[in-house]
Amino acid sequence: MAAKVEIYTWSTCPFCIRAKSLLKKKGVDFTEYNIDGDEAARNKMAQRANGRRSLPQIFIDNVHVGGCDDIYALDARGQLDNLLASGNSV
Ligand SMILES: N[C@@H](CCC(=O)N[C@@H](CS)C(=O)NCC(=O)O)C(=O)O
Repeated sequence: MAAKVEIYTWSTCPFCIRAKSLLKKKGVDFTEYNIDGDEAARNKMAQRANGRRSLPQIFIDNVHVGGCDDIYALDARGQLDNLLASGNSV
């Protein structure tokens, strides 16, 4: 079963565009929360993301996996495909 993938973004954020490009390349469905200018939503995101406030923040099966650099690092270590396929924890 495919994992549930969620990503918080700003429209013009290059890290967000880069992170989404990797998810698209992997062919996974993801839910995008575009939170341009919405500080309340950003606060909620930070609560889920262990206090991290930079964009993007990415969750796989409700587990925080980090930002753009983090998912590229997971991919480089060969761990991202498995996470996206099954939602196993990191
Ligand atoms: N290393 C982070 C960098 C993310 C980042 O710097 N995002 C910018 C927007 S493109 C940001 O959130 N800036 C505002 C802030 O850091 O509070 C990642 O890979 O996700």
